[in-house]
Amino acid sequence: MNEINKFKMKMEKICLSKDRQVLIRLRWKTLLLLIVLGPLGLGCNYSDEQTVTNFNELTMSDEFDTDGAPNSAIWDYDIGTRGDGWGNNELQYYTDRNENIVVQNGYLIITAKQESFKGSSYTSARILTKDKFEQQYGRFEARIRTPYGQGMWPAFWMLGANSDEVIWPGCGEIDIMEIRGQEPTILFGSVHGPGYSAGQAITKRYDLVNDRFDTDFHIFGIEWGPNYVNYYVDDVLYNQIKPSDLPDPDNWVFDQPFYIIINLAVGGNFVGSPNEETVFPQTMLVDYVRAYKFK
Ligand SMILES: [Ca+2]
Repeated sequence: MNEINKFKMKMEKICLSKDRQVLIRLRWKTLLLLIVLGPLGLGCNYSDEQTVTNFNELTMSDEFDTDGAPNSAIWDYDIGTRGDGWGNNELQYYTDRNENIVVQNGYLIITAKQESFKGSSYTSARILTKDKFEQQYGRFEARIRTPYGQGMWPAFWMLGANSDEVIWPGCGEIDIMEIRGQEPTILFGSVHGPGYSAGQAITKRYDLVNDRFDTDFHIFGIEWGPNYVNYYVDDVLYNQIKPSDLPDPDNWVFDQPFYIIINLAVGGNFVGSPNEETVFPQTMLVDYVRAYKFK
């Protein structure tokens, strides 16, 4: 890693640890401070460096350029409610119907509808690459426009490939993007594992300034390697999670292949139920999903 990149990462970390507006005002002061004090090792409280790698070999990409059902070579569906709202008291019934999930005009379109369906009051969709595309480490990214409104819960995330054998959260979970529909400027990136799951997940929020996640597309990504997961939105590195961030560093469960999940939940513990102001249907548009590994 060259010195410019190291410096950029340090700047990002400083910037992201503070309110972004303040940060913009402070940016040049901080820059000067780093230039003056940097050589003395006094310019920054962060002794750790961001690990920046180049995962530049494409291993999987779905550009969603063939209309119809999602590509069955890559994706499977989760159907129904699993009886427990997928462990989160979610309210929707997931289907594989075109009206809930379809590829059209270059996008994957997941539509949450308000309708009475097999005992649920809402329908939506969830697809996953389990047993079809699983990878350990790399860059995983998707370009997404999220839905809007109280009770909408779009997510782009990953589970450990051993999720059938090792019960959650032991299998590990990496949430690349979670957004509450009622807070369309706030992104959450998290990891869950043994001793740090649900309300105790290791998480960080990122506040978008002068923009919203539901009015335009944004790129959500991670770069994941041995002992780190770096979180990106667009070109901003906003967090790094390492074993030392866990209650017990020995409970790092991210050294095995993971698979990708994309879904739009309605209701559930994270967002609460829709209310009378929530407009249906709501759509989540995915322009592409790509994965890379180190060349
Ligand atoms: Ca596309």
